[in-house]
Amino acid sequence: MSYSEKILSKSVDPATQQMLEFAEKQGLETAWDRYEKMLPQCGFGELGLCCRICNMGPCRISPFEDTGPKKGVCGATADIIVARNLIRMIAGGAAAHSDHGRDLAHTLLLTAQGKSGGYEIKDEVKLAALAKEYGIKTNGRSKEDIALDLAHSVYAEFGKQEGFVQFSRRAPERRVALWKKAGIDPRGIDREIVEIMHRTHIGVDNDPVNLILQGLKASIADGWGGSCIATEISDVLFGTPEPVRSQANLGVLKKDEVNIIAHGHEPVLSEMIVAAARDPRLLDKARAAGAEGINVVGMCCTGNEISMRHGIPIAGNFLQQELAVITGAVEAMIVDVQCIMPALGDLCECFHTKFISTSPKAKFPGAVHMEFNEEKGFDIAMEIVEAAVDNYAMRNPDKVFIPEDKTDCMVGFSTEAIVKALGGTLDPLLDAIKSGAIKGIAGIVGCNNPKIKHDHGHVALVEELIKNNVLIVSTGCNAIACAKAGLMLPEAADQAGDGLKGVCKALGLPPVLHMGSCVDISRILTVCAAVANALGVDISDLPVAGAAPEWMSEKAVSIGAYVVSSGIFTVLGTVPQVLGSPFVTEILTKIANDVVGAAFAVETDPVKGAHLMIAHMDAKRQALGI
Ligand code: NFS
Repeated sequence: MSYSEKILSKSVDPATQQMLEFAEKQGLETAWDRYEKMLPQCGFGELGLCCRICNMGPCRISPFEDTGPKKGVCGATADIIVARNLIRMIAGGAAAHSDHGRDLAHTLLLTAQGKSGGYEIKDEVKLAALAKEYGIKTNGRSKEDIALDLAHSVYAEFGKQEGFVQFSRRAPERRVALWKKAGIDPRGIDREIVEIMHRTHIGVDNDPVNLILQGLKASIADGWGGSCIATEISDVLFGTPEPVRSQANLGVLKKDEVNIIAHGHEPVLSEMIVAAARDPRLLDKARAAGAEGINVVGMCCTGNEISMRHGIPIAGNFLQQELAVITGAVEAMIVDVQCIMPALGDLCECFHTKFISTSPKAKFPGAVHMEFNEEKGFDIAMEIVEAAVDNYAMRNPDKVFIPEDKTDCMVGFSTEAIVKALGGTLDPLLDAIKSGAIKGIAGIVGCNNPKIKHDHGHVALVEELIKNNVLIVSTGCNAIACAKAGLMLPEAADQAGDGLKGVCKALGLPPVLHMGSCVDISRILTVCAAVANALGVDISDLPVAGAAPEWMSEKAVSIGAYVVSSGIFTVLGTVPQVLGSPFVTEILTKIANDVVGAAFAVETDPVKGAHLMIAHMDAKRQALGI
């Protein structure tokens, strides 16, 4: 099928192209249309030069040399304003990830106390391993007793006033020493986030370097703290992922079944939705309503969580959430927190789709609120799924239009699963890196953004890297883009360079490993730390690099900051709002190298971005003498 130039410029994903054309014919608006209406975007904002922190403002700094104001009313310069805006984004992102981690800690606590509804401790091996990290005794104790101590310990990380976050000690000793020297070894997670808000208040910290160091500190508390807690405790409660087959793209929606989309982030909700949808009573009810079954599919990071643990299909990534509703085949869009467009409310009103919010933290216009809590998790999930089943009768078959595209994928590569696939140790991976069969490892992550052709940034970057023998570990909306593009199948090794192809074929692995949701970037950190420790070097010495080709969220800013703080060179595919301060730009792209041994680069062309990463890996290999 051929599409207009306009549609082809918006996405490389065939299902998305098809739905965009359909939406246009129906006169339905999507994020792409709203983005176009927003153009031209505010030039001051794009450069990070607008300050609305106090009510003497808003102030804006002229980016031109000889005209316009150079200082805000308080005297803040471009450097100060840009640095403050940037680290407030880090605070927002770190808060989102870490609050997700806190909810998991809360669920573990209730489960250990026997007060949660439907949750259990599924991975006792991981429970014991984490207990050991925290110095919690395990001998002769019940899993509930151990879990209770662990829950108290991880809970305490958020409000800790002094001392380090325990999981940060997985980093190589040299890395920790470097953090200490730079003054960025984080204390409690909440404390570092609050300190950003304090320091960026009018008239507090007005040194761009000092501000950015605090941003890095809070981001480390996110990556090695809050996000890591989210990942590890999810594994304890729901099981550590193992390789499993799944499918991705809008074609996973089914014409003859009750379609339920679980969208958002926290597995605490989606795990119970998955369980409720298997309940015989609800299945009977669905059949009685004329449906052939109940089809739960995921969207965004919730999609990643439930596909990694259950093989549940993923309907799409961030920019596809509206398109899923436009298929007319969705009985319920169930959401919790993060990356949920408020536009869904108006859109769902054009269809029979019930937009169901569940978190007390996240309400939306046009949504029905069915509040979820962990004490009654399963019972509430049953009510929500039942509401979806009841809504099947309201579906208008004339409005249903589901694209056929769906791609098989292999997901579920937790750190433990990777080690297992390698035969129990990291040695085969280390050998392949040393021999050059694998040039390096790239962590490719992050969102979609209508500023860049949907999925093109992700797929073109990843394809170029695997061609050059770079093994990919992927999370978030990048993972979904790669799954849709067929890059998460062992057969995709045929697209890789000879070295990587050989390794993948020998081990039966895809060249792009799905490591989970965005909080699961903590898994990537853990792997990097393990490889660095095995080689007796720091993470910054490794031939590894990161990229966020289509990033948009504050969470992505926090991720970028902690990945660079961990010593990993990172390429951004959309331009961050910092260019209004050449000094801050220089800190991020150059000076950071002297402080944390890594820096950012910005490259909007994904193939060029890939080559920046490859050049970096080559340099690191040379320095290591391999
Ligand atoms: Ni990550 Fe997950 Fe996607 Fe971006 Fe949003 S879903 S936590 S922020 S948009 S990758």
